[in-house]
Parts: sequence; C-alpha cells; structure tokens
Amino acid sequence: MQFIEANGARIPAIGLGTWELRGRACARLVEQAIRFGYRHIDTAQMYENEREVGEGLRASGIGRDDVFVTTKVWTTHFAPNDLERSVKESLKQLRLAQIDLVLLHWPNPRVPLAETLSALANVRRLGMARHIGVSNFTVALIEQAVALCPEPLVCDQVEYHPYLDQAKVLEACRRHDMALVAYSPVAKGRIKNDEALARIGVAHGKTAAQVCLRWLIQQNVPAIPRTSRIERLSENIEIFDFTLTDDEMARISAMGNANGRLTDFGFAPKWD
Ligand code: 1BO
Repeated sequence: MQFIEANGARIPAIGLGTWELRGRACARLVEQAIRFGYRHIDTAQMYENEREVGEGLRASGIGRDDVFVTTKVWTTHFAPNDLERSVKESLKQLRLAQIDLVLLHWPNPRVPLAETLSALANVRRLGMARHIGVSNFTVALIEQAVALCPEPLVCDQVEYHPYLDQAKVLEACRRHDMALVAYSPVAKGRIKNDEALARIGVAHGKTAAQVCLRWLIQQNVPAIPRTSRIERLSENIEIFDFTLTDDEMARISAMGNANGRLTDFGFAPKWD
C-alpha cells in the first residue's frame, strides 16, 4: 500500500468508503477489504455504521496500528461540549481507544467555526484522535479553518473524480500541506462506462475505474471508493502496478468542469 503524507499524517492511498453500507453487509465488507489489503476505512457518525465497521475490523484480525480509521462528526454536534461527546460515542461504537482521523463532516455556519475547531483540536490533544481535518470545505473555508485551528488540519475530504474540476481546492490543500481526500472517486459508478478512460485502460491492461483511481493517486490524492460488491474491492486496489503517462494524466484532468458534482444538499456551502 502506498501512503500519502500530509501535516504529519500518513494516509493510505486507497480506502473503503462506507456511506450507505449497513448492518452485517457492512461488517463483512470491511473484513473482506482488510483481507484484500485495504488499510484505510472511512466511516461517519451520520452513516450509522460505526459499530459494524468496528466489528469488521475485529473480525479481520488486523492489528490496530496497521489500519487507518477515519470518522466524521455530524453538524448538529459542533457546539464544543457536543463535539467531544460525539467523538466519545464514535470511539464507543467503533470499540477503539483512538481514531486515526476525525473530520467535521460538513461546514455549519450556525456554529462559530473557531469554537468548533478549538473543540476538535482538543479532541486531538486528549488523544481521542491522532489527526483532525475537515470535509466538504470550500477554498475560502479551508483558509479560515487553517487560520483558526490551533492544531494542524491534515485533509479536506471532498467529492473528486474526472468529471468534477477540483483544481482550486487541491491547490489550497497543497498550500497548507493538507491532503485532498477524494470521495465518490469513480463518480458513483459512472466511470466504469467511460469510453475515453476505458481506452486508456486498454494500453495498461486495466479497467476505466482503475485508470481513474490511478489518476487520483498520481496527484497524491487518497481515494475512498465505496462499493457494496466484494469483486469490486480487488479491482479498486489493484492500481499500484502501472503508471499513467503525463499525457494521459493531462487528458483525464481536462475532462472535468465545475458542474460535475454528484453530491449536493441544501445545507452544502456555496461551492467556489
Ligand atoms: C451526507 C453524507 C455525505 C457523504 O459523506
């Protein structure tokens, strides 16, 4: 497994996203993912599957130091005392003594960012989280967060795939030694039918999805593809034995624009 370094964190380049995975199926998938070589599991309090993620980790037999676990605090728990309580609850559900990375799931303009970040930093100081970061933050919000947070932020987890141009967010992350972590990296399955990516894949003996994930990690972007299918687990991780040329990288980067977003909500920030 390749790692991507950001502000002192070593984030495995490929992880398993678990949004909408529930119950036994979630635990089984986490266990299988670890057996296939995944070393990063991404969950969130809002996904209501932290308990099953913990079960899957234990069933896999993986040593605690060999796996990187990310969870996220939901926006209704951003008031300082709530935030600490919420992370304690995540630790209890996961049955872990420490979470590798705790993120603010979405920005919440109703709670002053300085207060939320100071509570998040405290969670790190108390040892409940090894690292902290944000998710779904725009460039402007990243700048504010970096200026306000008393501890280093290691990432902004955002939607990123070849159909969505995230050059500005990527640049802001790099400016602050943060990683952009890509969720929905294969555009919710749309990539697998992409003819241009499939053509590039033929030259490397790879699928369109593998080309897409490789394009991300060659930009130093860790990706967390979600799948509910065991056979996709191995496909998504077999991307460390080929390299895209500069020309291929540029052609894929040119496919994106600002309208390619697939995950949006009424409570989302005004995207840059
Ligand atoms: C509302 C949840 C989006 C993915 O983390």
